[in-house]
Amino acid sequence: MVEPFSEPVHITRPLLPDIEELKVMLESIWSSNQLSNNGKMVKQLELELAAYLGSEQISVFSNGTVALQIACKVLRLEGEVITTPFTFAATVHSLAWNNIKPVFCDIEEDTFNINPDCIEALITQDTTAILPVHVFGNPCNVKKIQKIADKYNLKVLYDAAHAFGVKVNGKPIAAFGDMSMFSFHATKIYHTIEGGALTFNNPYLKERADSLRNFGLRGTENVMEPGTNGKLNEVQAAVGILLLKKVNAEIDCRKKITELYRNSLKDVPGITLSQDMEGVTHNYPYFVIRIDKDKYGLTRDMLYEKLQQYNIISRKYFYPLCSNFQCYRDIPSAAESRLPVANRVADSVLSLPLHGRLAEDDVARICEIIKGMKP
Ligand code: T4K
Repeated sequence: MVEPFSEPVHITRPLLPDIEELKVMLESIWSSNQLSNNGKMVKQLELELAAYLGSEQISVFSNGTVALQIACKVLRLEGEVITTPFTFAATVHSLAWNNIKPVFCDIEEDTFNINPDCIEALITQDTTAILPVHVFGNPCNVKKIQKIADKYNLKVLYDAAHAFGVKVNGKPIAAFGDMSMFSFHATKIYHTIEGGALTFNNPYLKERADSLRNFGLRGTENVMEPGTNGKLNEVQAAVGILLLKKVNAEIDCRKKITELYRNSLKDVPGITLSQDMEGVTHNYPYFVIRIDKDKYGLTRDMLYEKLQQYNIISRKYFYPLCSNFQCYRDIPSAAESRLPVANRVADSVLSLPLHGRLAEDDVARICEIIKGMKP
C-alpha cells in the first residue's frame, strides 16, 4: 500500500530565475528609472525571443489573452472564425471580445487538435479565419490547415500558448499561419510571471500590434485607433530574459519525467498515454492520459478524486469544453452531436503533475498509486 504524499504534488511549479541574477537586473532597472512602456528590457527580450522562436518579428504583451485579442484586430478578423472547443477559455473569449462569432470544429482523436477534415463544412460567407490551437504543445496539421485557408482566402491565427520552442521537421512552430500567440503565464514551461507574445509572418503587422498594445498611439500626439493596454513591464521582461537561459534544461527534465511516466504506465489497461509525434521537437508542457472506464475500472473523475486523496493534484484540462460553457452552448456549432470526438476526449483526459523540479521518486510513486487503484 503506497502512502499519500504529505505535501500536495502540484500539476506544475513555475520555473524560477536565479535570485542573485535577478537582483542584478533589478538594479539596472532601478538605476534606469524606466519601469514600463517599451523599455530596454522589453526590447532585449523581444530580440532574444525572436532568435529562440525563429521568428523575425515578435511583440511581447502583458498576457497571452490580450495578445490574442490584439491579434484578432491586427488581422482585421470579423464575422465568424472557426476554432476548437478543446482549449482554455481564453482562446474562444478572445473572439467573443472582438464581437466575432466562434464556430466550433471537432477535433482529432489522437492529437486533440482541430480536425482539418471537418473545417471546410463549417466555412460560410462570413468566415474570415481559422483559429487552431496546438493543444498541449502538439502541432496541428499545419499543412492541411494552410491549404484550406489558401483555398478560401482565410487568415490563420495559431494559439500556440503551449507550444513554446516546438518544431515541425526542424521548422519553428511560429513559421506557420499568419500569426501565432505564445502564453508566458507562470504555469507555462517558459514564462514572464504573466505575459505573452505574438509572432508575425508579415513584416507590416508588428507595427500595428505594438500600437494597439499601447492605446493605439503612434508617437505622443497621434491616436490611430482604439487600442488597449497590453504592455509587458521591465521587471517581468527581466524575468523572461533570465528564464530563456534555463528553458532548455527545463524541457530536458520534463522529457525525462515524461519518459518515466510512459515506461511505468505503458501496460496499464484502460490508460492511453500521449506519444511523441513523428518529426516533431516536443516541449513537454503537460503529461496527459486518457481513461477508458470500462478497461481501467474507474472513470476519469473517480481517478481525479482518488488522486486528490493521495495529495496528487491532477487537472482535467480541458473539461468542460468551451462549446459547453453557458455563454457559448446555444451557438449551433456547439451542439454535442456535432462535436462527438471533442466531448469524448474532454470526458476522459487527465493531466498529471509535470515540471522540472518533480522528483523521479515522486513520479514512480504517482504511477504506483495509479496502478494500485485499478480495481
Ligand atoms: N490559450 C490557451 C490554449 C491557454 O492554455 C491559455 C492559458 C491562454 C490561451 C491564455 O494565456 P494567458 O492569458 O494565461 O497568458 C492556468 C493558467 O492561468 C493559464 O495561463 C493557462 N492557459 C491554463 C491552461 O492554466 P489554472 O486556472 O489552471 O491555474 P492554477 O492557478 O490553478 O494553477 C495550476 C497549478 O499551478 C496549481 O496547482 C499551482 C501551480 N502554480 C500556479 C501559479 C499561478 C504555482 O505553483 N505557482 C503559480 O504562480 O490556469
